[in-house]
Amino acid sequence: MSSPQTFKIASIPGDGIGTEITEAAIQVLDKLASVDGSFGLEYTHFDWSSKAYLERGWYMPPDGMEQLQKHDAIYFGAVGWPDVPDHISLWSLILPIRKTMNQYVNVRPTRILPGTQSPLSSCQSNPGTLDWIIIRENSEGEYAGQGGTTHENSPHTIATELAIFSRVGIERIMRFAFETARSRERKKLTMVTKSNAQRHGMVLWDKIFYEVAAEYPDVEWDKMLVDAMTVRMVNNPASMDTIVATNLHADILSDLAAALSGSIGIAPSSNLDPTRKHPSMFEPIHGSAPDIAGKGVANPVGAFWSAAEMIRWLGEGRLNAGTFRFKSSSV
Ligand code: GGG
Repeated sequence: MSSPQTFKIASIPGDGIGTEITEAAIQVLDKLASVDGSFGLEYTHFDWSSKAYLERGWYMPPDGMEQLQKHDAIYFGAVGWPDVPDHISLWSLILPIRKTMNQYVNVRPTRILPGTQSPLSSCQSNPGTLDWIIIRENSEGEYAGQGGTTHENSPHTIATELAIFSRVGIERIMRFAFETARSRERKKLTMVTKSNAQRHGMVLWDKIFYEVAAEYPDVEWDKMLVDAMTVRMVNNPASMDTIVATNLHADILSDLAAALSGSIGIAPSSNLDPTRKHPSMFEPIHGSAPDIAGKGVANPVGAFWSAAEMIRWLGEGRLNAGTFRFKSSSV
């Protein structure tokens, strides 16, 4: 047996229930490591939060990214607090980390876990067959950070939010999605856009999708507009398996998916750098939930599932560094 490897984890609990669920997940991870015996975990805890920002004026120090780069993975709780505008907190932590660490894939699996009550159970469709992996493009679109505001504080204020789509960015997410679909039993991919109304970036998505699809003749695929997709997710959940969509569309669809599976509290996500040159980041998809923070009632399952995905990613890297693999979810 190979000697145990210790992985360095950067833990960023963040705000609200982020601190509670991270603490619970680290207890589970430590127990797992001690029972398993084939790996160890060593944490650095970073107090990069809205509370700290309000006290000292910054979330992350100037060398924050270099500090993160010294780790094998980043384990994130949640960000956002009522006293700080949401766009400040989001753009101070998660979004710059995703960008700097080349985490261009966000994997969001959804299943109805045993013991959870799905709102779909009252629908005609069989809820037991809801088993999706949403592949969210994680670096472009409306989250690219391009745009601006002019004529501020006047009735003529104009704000633009540019959606950026590049051939490189689209091609790599399509390949990842097709590889994921191919690794799953059903070998089925649904691609989501809004290319009837958004006639530049989304049409480029369509075009590159067809090109990449030709390389995967064993994967069955179909294509949806995002509005129709929300209806299909509710009415015919069993008809889909792997789903690929833009940063914004997949952010929204994955919240819907989580709600359909029973609760947003159980949904995990993996922000991956498939080249493995930078640490990937694992976080539940939910936010900091200030309304229930500190009450001890937060659901830690999304954090546990994200931790499981982190261990799997690190384990796959140890076995096969640099390869392009993402199998169906381990939980
Ligand atoms: N646990 C992650 C978290 O705090 N999410 C808040 C959020 O709004 N995230 C937006 C995003 O994932 O792009």
